[in-house]
Amino acid sequence: MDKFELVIGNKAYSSWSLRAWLVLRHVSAPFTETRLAMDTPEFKSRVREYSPTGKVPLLKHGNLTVWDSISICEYLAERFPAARLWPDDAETRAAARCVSAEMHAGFMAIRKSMPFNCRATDRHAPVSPELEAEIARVAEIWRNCRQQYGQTGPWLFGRFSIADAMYIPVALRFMTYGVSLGRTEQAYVDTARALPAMQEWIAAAKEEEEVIPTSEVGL
Ligand SMILES: N[C@@H](CCC(=O)N[C@@H](CS)C(=O)NCC(=O)O)C(=O)O
Repeated sequence: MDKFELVIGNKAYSSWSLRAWLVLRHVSAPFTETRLAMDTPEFKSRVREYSPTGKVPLLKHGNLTVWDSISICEYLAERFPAARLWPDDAETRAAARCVSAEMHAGFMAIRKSMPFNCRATDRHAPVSPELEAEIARVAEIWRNCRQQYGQTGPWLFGRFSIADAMYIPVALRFMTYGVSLGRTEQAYVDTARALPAMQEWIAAAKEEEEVIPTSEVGL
């Protein structure tokens, strides 16, 4: 199989890069990482060499270019069927796709008020009704998935799936901004934090020197 190259942004700040990276790590395919520091003139000029959208992440595989995190996840699910990145059963798979799509397309208040910043802790987000409603919805999704589908393992659908790649960055945001959660949801956050790949990503983020002021909020 051709080699994979994943183009990502700063590990400290790019939650969409993290999603694709987690899935690529999960399938155990060797890959190279090209990191472009966001919010720099270099990012703007170099990202277009790779990505038609000017955004990261982007996956190169031979002559193929796959952009957008969810398409990258789907491509890897097809390429690595043994990794079983979606649940086996069609109805459960539909539920996993629903919550993944909901994350990919929504939660704008969380994204805006709680910028992803996996190096930071003890940050505070201004609480708006929209933010509260979205946090409650994430908690509901996690609770429902864990209770209905999570018997076979610690992840949303038991074993690790693309749905987890979508929600792990939200779990990290909740850690950064100290969101209080119920027992089931907090256990999910703890599972996300303990994932060795996640620890590795956070350690690499802490080595990065760039600071993006718009993501350093809530002090
Ligand atoms: N829908 C896209 C969103 C990608 C995205 O917004 N990426 C951000 C980094 S997390 C980015 O490239 N920002 C740089 C910019 O917009 O200049 C996906 O799922 O991959």
